[in-house]
Amino acid sequence: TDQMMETWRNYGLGQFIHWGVYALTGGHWDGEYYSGAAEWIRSWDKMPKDAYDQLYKSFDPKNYEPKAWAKQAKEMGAKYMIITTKHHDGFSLWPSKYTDYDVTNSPYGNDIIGPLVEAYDAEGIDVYLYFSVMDWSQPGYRVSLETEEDRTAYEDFKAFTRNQLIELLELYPSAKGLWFDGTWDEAWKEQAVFADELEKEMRAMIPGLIIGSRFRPDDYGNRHFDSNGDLMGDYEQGWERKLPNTYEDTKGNDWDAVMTVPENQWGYHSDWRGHVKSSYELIEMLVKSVSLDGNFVLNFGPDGQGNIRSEEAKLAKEIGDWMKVNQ
Ligand code: JFZ
Repeated sequence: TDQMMETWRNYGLGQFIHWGVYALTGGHWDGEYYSGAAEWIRSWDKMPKDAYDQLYKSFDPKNYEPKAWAKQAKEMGAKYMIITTKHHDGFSLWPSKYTDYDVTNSPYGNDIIGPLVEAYDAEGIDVYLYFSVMDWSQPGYRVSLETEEDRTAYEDFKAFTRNQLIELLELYPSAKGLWFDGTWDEAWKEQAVFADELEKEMRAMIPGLIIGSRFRPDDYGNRHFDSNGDLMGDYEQGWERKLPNTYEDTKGNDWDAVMTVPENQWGYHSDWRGHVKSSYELIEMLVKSVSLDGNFVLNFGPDGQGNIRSEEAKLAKEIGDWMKVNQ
């Protein structure tokens, strides 16, 4: 049927990249260790919010080399890549007209996303844009819409969200799809009509644009079905740090599983504790995913200077060696 979904179904292995100003903390603040996921450190009571909100003034990744990242991904055997254009903190890694909290106001000053898209395109790796609807930097962002004031503010926030999404697709028209996150709040659940219209608008800009199931305002997490029992969104985004056990578990849906190397870190954390997966375990997960008609997406969390950590580079190499013989 759909040409782009046919391509999507044949990816097998993907790469996820979580990068943002949180990488500068490495999961620590004031000498203390944060045990949560590093990209969530702003929500930690030990980290003052205003200190977090100043981090972008130090964002100047001297070692950012998108071509090297793309080459490494190619050698690993990744067929698609998902980049966090904006995580929950709201820091936009592209030059956004709609917020000052973006990369142009950091010392780095340049677009992060554009050169990355270009480098991956050049390697023949399809690019997908991760976008968090939840945005802690936006005054209009609300968890629920209890008062008139909330609802008015949230309308501004929706306009902002729409503007940013259209902007991304205008700037990076080679993007193949969107991987959505941060759509679990009550306020978003009431936005089915808005989401529907925005989805149509985005698909009109990029025909066949692939949109993950998390965009749809419904029960957050696993599967989104309409009243006919059909999956909403092009594929199921709910397999997060877990895999389906049987084909029945997948309900025959298109799906991808996203996986961290350590237990629960997406953004850069300098001190991984607990079990760290081996290439053997990751390859086993990849094989299982593919055999259950899904894709397997391995996460990388570059540090604040743009370095991919050695543990991840080693895994990429080992997976790549296996892929060269077995894919
Ligand atoms: C979300 C983010 O909060 C996290 O930082 C990371 O970006 C990850 C890929 O996505 O975390 C989630 C979202 C959904 C579930 C679990 C963690 N879920 O549905 O179980």
